Amino acid sequence: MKTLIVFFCIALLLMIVFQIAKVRDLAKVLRGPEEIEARNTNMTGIYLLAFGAVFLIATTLSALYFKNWILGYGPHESASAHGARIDTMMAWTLGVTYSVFVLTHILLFYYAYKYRTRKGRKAQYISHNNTLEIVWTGIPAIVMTFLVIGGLDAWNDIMGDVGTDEEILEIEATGQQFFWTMRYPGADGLLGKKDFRLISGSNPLGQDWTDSKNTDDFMNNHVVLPVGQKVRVRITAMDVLHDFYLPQFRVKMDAVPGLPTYFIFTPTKTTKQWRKELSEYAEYQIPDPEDPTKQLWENANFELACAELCGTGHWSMARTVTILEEDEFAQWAADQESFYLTTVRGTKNDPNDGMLFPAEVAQRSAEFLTAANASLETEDDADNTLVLEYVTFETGSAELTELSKYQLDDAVAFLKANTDVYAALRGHTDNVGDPDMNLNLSDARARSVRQYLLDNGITVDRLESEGFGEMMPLEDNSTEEGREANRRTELYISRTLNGAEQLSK
Ligand SMILES: [Cu+2]
Repeated sequence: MKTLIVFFCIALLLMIVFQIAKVRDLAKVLRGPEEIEARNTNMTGIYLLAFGAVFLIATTLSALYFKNWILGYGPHESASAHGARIDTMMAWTLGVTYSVFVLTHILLFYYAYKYRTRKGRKAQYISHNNTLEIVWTGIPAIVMTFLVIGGLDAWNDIMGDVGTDEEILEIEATGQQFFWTMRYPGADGLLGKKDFRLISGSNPLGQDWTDSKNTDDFMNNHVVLPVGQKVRVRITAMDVLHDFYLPQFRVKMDAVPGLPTYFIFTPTKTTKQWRKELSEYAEYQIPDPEDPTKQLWENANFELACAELCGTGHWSMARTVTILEEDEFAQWAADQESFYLTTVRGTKNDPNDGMLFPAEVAQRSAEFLTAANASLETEDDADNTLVLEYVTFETGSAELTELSKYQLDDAVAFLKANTDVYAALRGHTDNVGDPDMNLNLSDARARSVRQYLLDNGITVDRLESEGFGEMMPLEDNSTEEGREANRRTELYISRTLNGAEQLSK
């Protein structure tokens, strides 16, 4: 239907053109060709003049009308320190080119009118004019030189790297089809090492877990930054070209696989401040189409977009950028969980299985001491059993593992601090294997732990030990988790020797 209508319109237009041509031919015959020619050129000149005026006024007015939709003006003023400089340069460039645009168009349409064909007038033939050529080459060259030198100077300032003494926040943005992963440095302020050969399902960025700087790094899908803080973003990609583009901050840099790039900028307004600014513009005082209970400005967010056409899901790479006050950011960062500690630590992918981080030692100590002190407070002796969950043995033997000493040292410290406390060590196994052998093994393990405490200065009269084999399971032995919970050494503590003796008998 649409095609048909378009076809008819074109046919009608052609007919009109044809009819006009016929009318002109008839008029020529009636009036005489010269008079007609003069009238036509006259009208054409006036039409051109009018078109020029309407054209210039319309373009100028529309630019003014749409000012608030243009980057750099009104609600789209820059939100970063260097962005203001880019905006100023853009304004200068626009000022210069717009002046030339207006001037040349006034001349173009005016001359078309002024030099229209008239009776007895002959065109002048100028083959060459050096002065003219010097003027129209020289003036643009001088203006361009100023603009280009200004631009180069700004480029060098904006794209220069940070000095070693500068205090920066460094984060990393990795683009891939079709999302971004932002990596933050964690409490140490340093991003850990990466190696593409380490990339796997459980290690999406290829972080090297033997580098301790990686252990507190955390990830986020969106960008969150503190206001007034210089930020260096390491930018990289995993598959194809992407582009890290923060329009409101005038930040734009390609993300290239295998070629690290970066961008340094300082956000100058928080999301909250920006929303308040937007609330003053009528365009933002309308209901948000996606959440009509709120106005547009209330839900407005700075944006991260991919500015490289990177595939069919390219559009879905948009993320929000939230700028917080410094203390809000510190709180937010403290609430984030380290990727390593939550998903890698203690799994088969953890190369640090044989060691404990100082923070973990401190945390385990605190937990143990809290539990031990709490158990002494209660009246009931039955509450006094603490499972030494980090005390483990070599497979099938009573030899303590290297890492067991941390919790045993906590037990030593506790017994030394509470000299009136007696302790009984009780070994247990799961139900795998021969019950008698299990009984012997649990007994040997309990003695082994007792020996460690003795070796570390706890007197012999305060310590008992006994093995219970598979007799007292904590959980169901039919599952692996249950069996793991049942293989344990317990520390029974009491202020009376009797209690300790009773439970070990
Ligand atoms: Cu992309």
